[in-house]
Amino acid sequence: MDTYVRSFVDEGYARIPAVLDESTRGRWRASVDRTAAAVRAAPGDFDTRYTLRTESETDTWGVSHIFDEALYDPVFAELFEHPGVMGFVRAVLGERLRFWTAHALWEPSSVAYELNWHKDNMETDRHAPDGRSTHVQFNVCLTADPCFRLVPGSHRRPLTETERAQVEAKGTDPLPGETAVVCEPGDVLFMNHHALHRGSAAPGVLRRTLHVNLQAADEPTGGHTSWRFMRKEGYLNRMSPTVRELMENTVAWDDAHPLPLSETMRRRRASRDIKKHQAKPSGSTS
Ligand SMILES: O=C(O)CCC(=O)C(=O)O
Repeated sequence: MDTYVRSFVDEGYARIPAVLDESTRGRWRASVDRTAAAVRAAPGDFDTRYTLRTESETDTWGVSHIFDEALYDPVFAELFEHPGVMGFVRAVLGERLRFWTAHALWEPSSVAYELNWHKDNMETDRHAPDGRSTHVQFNVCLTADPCFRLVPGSHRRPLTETERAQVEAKGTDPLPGETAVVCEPGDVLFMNHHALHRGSAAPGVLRRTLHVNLQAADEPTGGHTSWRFMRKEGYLNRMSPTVRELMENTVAWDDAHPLPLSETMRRRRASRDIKKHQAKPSGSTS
């Protein structure tokens, strides 16, 4: 485990092979299959990620917030009990954790997925020379997944001019030093989302991946992710004790640390921008 934690701190990512056994992978994959089918059938009903969205046609590459009751499947809660997954997260962040996000990603059907270079949360300038992370984000790969690429070490230094130009132009050009992380089914890719990164996938090449983010319960930065669904009457009581505790820690943190108005507005803008965005090849007009 230590080698992987070292790589996460130094490089901004660690791919741990074969974390999931076949039966776990099959069960989780079946749940994401159902999620993808439901979202593809009615993308407007969910917080859907698109490569194509016109009045008459859509193509999708995933959905945000799979713990929202509109999409929730109790199988997803198993993630937070899995010793391989949670062992790594705890080795980085400690024992007490809070929930940030959980999304499902899949391949588009007709229009390639080409997400632009970015750091998450629009925190373009955030970096930590010692490699300390405010979170652990991870892709649980239920099929082969060669989609994630990053510039290793870019979470520990300011962006170069070339990198900044790509971020500002929502670019997808190759960057010096970038690595595509090729995952096999059952691997888990742990990443620091302040490393410069992007995703891409060809249409029709199967992808089923859970994309999740956790923080230490008392992490002073980030947070404010007590999504509306978590605060609905009775919701937390319907969750497993582990999920409930993760989300209760999120709600407690947010309530104790209200955001200044300027930051609330910045986050709203970021969220609107993400929702409007279609992650398709630049120059594609469809
Ligand atoms: O496709 C991926 O694995 C990357 C997704 C990503 O970077 C994001 O959702 O911000």
